[in-house]
Amino acid sequence: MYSDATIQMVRESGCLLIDGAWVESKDGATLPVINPASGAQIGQISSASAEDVDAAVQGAARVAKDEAWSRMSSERREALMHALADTVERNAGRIAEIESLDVGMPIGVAQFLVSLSVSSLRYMAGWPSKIEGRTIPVSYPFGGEHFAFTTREPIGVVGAIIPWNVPFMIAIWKLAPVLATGCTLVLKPSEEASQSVLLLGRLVKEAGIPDGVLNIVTGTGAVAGEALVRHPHVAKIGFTGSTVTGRAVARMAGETTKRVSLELGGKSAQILFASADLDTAVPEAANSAFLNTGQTCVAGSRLYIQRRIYDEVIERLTRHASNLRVGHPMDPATNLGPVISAKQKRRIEDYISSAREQGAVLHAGRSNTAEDCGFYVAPTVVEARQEMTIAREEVFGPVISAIPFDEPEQAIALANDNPYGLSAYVYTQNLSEALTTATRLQVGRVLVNGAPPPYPSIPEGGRKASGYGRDQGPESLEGYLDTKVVLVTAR
Ligand code: TXE
Repeated sequence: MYSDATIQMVRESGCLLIDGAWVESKDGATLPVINPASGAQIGQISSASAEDVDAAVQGAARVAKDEAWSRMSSERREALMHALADTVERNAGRIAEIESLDVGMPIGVAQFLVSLSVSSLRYMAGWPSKIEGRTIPVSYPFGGEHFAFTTREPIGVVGAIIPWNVPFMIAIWKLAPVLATGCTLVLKPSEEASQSVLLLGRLVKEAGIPDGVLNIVTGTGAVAGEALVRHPHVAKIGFTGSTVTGRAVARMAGETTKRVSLELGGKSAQILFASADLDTAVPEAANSAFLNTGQTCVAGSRLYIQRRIYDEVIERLTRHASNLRVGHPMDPATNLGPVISAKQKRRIEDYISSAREQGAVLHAGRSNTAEDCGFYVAPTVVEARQEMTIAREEVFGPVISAIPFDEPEQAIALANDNPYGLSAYVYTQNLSEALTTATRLQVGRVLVNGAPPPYPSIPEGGRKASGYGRDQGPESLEGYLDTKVVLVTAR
């Protein structure tokens, strides 16, 4: 199924990337690499200590201070970023295979997300020549001639901590603005899925990006993650992960006055109005909930259905879910692969059991795979009530909670009645219904009549318990730049 080269790469990948060198953790600690499709250990990664993280930050700080990097001409910087995009593009097949092996991501999804990562790099490569300050007219009441302007400067060393669900693409979302602004990066991937990020480290070297610009410290959150967040020479932490950990990260970062951006969990609402085109809306709603086996932060896991079409939608959705193929991630016909770990599988199954105990009606798709050693979960449609745990908490698995509503006002109130505020989806053919609903939803983005993939110039991020700050788009650059004012008094 997997090529020998991929298997070999995972076997040999147990090193950290520190200041351009691949090194083992100083105390020799390692963590296992598990294939979610079989449950078998297929390799190991280094588990970085606080000392390793310090070495990585020192390397990143050295390059951040080097004007050859921080003040590199925009032309050269853009060329380097395109060189990296070319290298990623040339290695797209290998990256997708690694991602599929390490995360259990269906190969088609992995290939598509790698191509989106190339687009993100190319989009960001257009920015270095366009980062500008502004001139500020100054006229004090006491007179005199003044001239003020601002410049934008890189903030220095950035620490990024990322999760296991889409490691390569999220790593690129953190790296691309670092490269565009002249910062440097210490990246800590999830202990559950580090392989594609380690491959990215090789590609960054191959593309000719200077040593020390990207450093990779694999390891646990409690040791490597905390050491990065607490390090005094790190200027910002870009975190993607759970709300509980994100809040802890923000508290720790406060001790050294770091900037923080948090892209956290979600419990995104989908509102399906009776006027929607059900032939397109139902598959889109299902895709939003089940993509990457439900392990996306923007998964539309709460589906509010206008009552007069409720029964028909449940029937269509259940049929759709039953036709999805759960199977080996390398099989091109697979729609849903395994979830990341045995722990995650148990967590999802516990949510489903508790919903059943609370009286929810369940419609489960067939889990038509023979691979019962892997961490497979069938797509599940739950007829739930708003107050049920399954309809309130992030499940992070292929589960959609369906709830009926009568009037648009009620749908908006139900959608907003949740601690999270990441994404929302509205399906209607009535323009004013779409716009009034979109305006009143308390989220970072609203998608109307479809759930297309991320786009490089569209910012990603949320509100409330889903965090703050943005990845992608020009908004993301703000987090990597300091504003300096120069005020000249004419003499
Ligand atoms: O997340 P964590 P986990 C949600 C999802 C999932 C749950 C748990 O519901 O089921 O979170 O996943 C690092 N200091 N999401 O446990 O703990 C950790 O090593 C510094 C949704 O994987 O948030 C990893 O690199 N770092 C989310 C990263 O944080 C720490 C995607 C994320 O791990 C740390 C992932 C600490 N004290 C999970 N503790 C989304 N919505 O995209 C852990 N880490």
